[in-house]
Amino acid sequence: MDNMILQTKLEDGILIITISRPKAMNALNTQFFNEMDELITSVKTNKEIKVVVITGEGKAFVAGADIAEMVNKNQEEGEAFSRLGQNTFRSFEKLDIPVIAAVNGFALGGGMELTMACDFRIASTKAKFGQPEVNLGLIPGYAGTQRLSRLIGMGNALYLLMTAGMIGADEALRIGLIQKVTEPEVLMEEVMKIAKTIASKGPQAIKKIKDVARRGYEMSMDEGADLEARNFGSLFGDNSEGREGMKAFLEKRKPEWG
Ligand code: CO8
Repeated sequence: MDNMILQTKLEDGILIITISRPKAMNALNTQFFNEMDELITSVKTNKEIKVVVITGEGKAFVAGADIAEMVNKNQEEGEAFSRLGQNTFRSFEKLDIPVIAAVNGFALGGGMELTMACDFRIASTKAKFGQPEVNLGLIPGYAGTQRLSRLIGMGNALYLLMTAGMIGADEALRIGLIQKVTEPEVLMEEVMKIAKTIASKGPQAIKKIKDVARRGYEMSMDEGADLEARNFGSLFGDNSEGREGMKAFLEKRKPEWG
């Protein structure tokens, strides 16, 4: 539909979500969150989707929360708007399949926070990252204050959050915010290559990697290692993916994941 902000395309098991509100630099408004909630629900039940890629149309990935929509909110509404966004980003982050941000341009404020809710980030040389909230007398509201330090360490996070400085893709790569930089013309091609590589692996193993790494991050080393051992073991059951993968290796053939 033309008036939808989220455009989707399913290609070889990869769902490409394009945020398409280019006149407002893809700023995140209530319509975006409503569409995103519906999309997340449908992704959860669609067995065909193995990997999700999210990108933006035009000059921006997302230039932040919609300032025009936020400006008239009172204290309660501000908090509610923050919680609404936090919940959506959290359920996006909790999808059991991999989610990759393909950052084509400005990823500012809520836009940078959205990239942080993805599993990893690939950016074009045109990408610019920043948390400019303090310029507006605000702070991030989609849990960016929490995710950023987990991703790049406290010093790097506080530096970006307090200075509101914009950084390019090379600097974002240097501090570990993103995992790869590409030329703008080949961003989607490169991201699709990565997505297809992941989609070719054992789907149960990929889901377990995400679950064990992410949940274990919030646990002690011992609890996390225990979680890993239990999940490792589960891949050895009768007719399990691990059994097929190891057998295929020894028989010098490609595994059939079923
Ligand atoms: N919200 C609403 N509209 C926006 C936003 C935004 N975040 N960003 C850009 N736009 C609009 C502009 O107003 C402009 O509209 P119009 O054509 O009607 O004047 C249009 O997009 C094009 O923008 P520019 O003319 O400014 O384009 P430039 O190429 O000159 O500049 C920038 C691009 C650098 C991206 C610039 O637009 C900019 O600085 N945007 C704002 C960035 C920003 O401050 N983002 C943070 C917003 S706050 C936030 O995200 C908090 C998240 C947590 C919220 C929690 C819920 C409460």
